[in-house]
Amino acid sequence: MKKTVLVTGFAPFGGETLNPSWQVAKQLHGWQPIAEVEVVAVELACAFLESAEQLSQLIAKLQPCLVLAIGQAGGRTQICLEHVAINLIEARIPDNAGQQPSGVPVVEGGPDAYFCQLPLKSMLKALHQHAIPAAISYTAGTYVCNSTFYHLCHLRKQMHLPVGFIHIPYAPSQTINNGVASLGLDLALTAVKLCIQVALTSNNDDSYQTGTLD
Ligand code: PCA
Repeated sequence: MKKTVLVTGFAPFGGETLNPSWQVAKQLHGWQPIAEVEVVAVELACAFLESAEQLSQLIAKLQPCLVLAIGQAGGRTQICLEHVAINLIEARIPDNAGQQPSGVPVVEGGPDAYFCQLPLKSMLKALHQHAIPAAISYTAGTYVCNSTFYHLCHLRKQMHLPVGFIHIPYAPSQTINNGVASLGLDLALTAVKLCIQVALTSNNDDSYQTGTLD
């Protein structure tokens, strides 16, 4: 029986008309990263409660073998493989449902943080070998993406499900006149494809130099 990889992107938010995460994710729908495995791509609401509800329903229905969520990180200059999800929401702007929680946990009583258990260093190495600007990131922020990632990690604990989160920069069309960094959607798509293939096929994480000094 075919296995499913669930890939999610988000709806546009904060006045944008597109979200590069969904522009990338939707192109993966139906793609077979390896034999007997097929991607199902779904757009999540950019809203704290709705996205969490969507995710748990999707996971219960699809029983995926891997979940990879993608989000937009405006202003970042490279693909960011998120290492940490924290149990804190600090919303600088309201979500698409008008909610703006502040100083509250993602999951009441949950651990302060979860670490990603995907082979992030192997994924990063693959991206660099393909000349794609990328890094491991040690903060996914405090908004809907971090919250989604935290929910996913919390489900992972209950269901032994491999999960990950990738932040991607703005698409070029979002930055034509403001000088902010962007990354072409084709390159972002290639990056996500490589990450899925590595996550599905590598058992151990590579040793590869990463980390930040600031
Ligand atoms: N980026 C936001 C939420 C949705 C998205 O694509 C974030 O980084 O939290």
